[in-house]
Amino acid sequence: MEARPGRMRASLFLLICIFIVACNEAEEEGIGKVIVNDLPRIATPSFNQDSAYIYISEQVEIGPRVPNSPEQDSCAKYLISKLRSFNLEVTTQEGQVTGYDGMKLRFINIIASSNPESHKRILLCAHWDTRPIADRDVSRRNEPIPGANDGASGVGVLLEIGRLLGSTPPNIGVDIVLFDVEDYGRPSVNNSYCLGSQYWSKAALAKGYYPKYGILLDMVGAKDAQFYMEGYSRRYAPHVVKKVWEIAANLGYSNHFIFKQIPPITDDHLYVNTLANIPCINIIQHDPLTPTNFGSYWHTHNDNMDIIDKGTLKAVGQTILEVVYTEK
Ligand code: AHN
Ligand code: ZN
Repeated sequence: MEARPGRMRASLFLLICIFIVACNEAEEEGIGKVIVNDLPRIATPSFNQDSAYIYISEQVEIGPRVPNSPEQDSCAKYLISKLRSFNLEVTTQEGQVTGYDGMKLRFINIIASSNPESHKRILLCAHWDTRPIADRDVSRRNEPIPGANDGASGVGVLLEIGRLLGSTPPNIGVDIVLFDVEDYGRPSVNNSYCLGSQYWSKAALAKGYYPKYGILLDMVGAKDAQFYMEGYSRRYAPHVVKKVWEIAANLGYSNHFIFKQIPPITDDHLYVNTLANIPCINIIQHDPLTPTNFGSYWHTHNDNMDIIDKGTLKAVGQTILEVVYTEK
């Protein structure tokens, strides 16, 4: 049978009408509708660099925060009571791990949550312990270091962020995790660093904890510190690197956040990425002019309050706050 063009056109018209009616009905039922998140934008609070500086000096005052020492206990108490005073929900994860030298090391990971009931969450982390030896120094190499930059700086920035999260809750949930026993490692022994975060990451995976992404702060307090786009951060969380560096640039901190790449660095974020499956970046100082790339004071007794700079703390703290408060 031969199709007649008039009838073909009529059928096509009918089909189109049916399709349009069906689409409208689907839309009324909510099918194919875009759900818009119209939560009000909460203004980003101002990061107080003086406050962060005090939180760093209070940790350094306690003395080196070496695993199994009395200072480990007093600093844990200090951090827990500070975070509780900010009205955050604080828990700890405690236990024992074995160091590269066979030592049993007590660890206390400290977790502080804002909006604990929110499903959409972001992880902010840093290590709070300090290295038991000054193996990069020329003298007193077997004595512990003050760890003002390597330990206290990331924690000081996160304490100030915690204070602001408590007084001005953002739209999303935020978990601040302070890892213990990061720096009790030996350079030649694989996976000997980051023992607290390795433990935490396995437990996070087992619990089904899955924030959108994580940001690790390590050595974020030195004068003129520069942060480059680190290898594992780029491998596992390129979208987070881009977001953070762009926000820093928009805030005028491109003198600290450099749009250049550096190779991977083994640090807590590696285990958060590979053991907990949480995309996590590392904001870590990179100094191409020193042999270690971590600054001349790294793992020496010169890692004290003299090298801490409030301008660097402000750049890092305000950038992280902007990331948190623009998330919804
Ligand atoms: C390495 O030295 C390979 N990673 C640095 C981890 C670290 C030590 N961060 C602070 N102290
Ligand atoms: Zn270190």
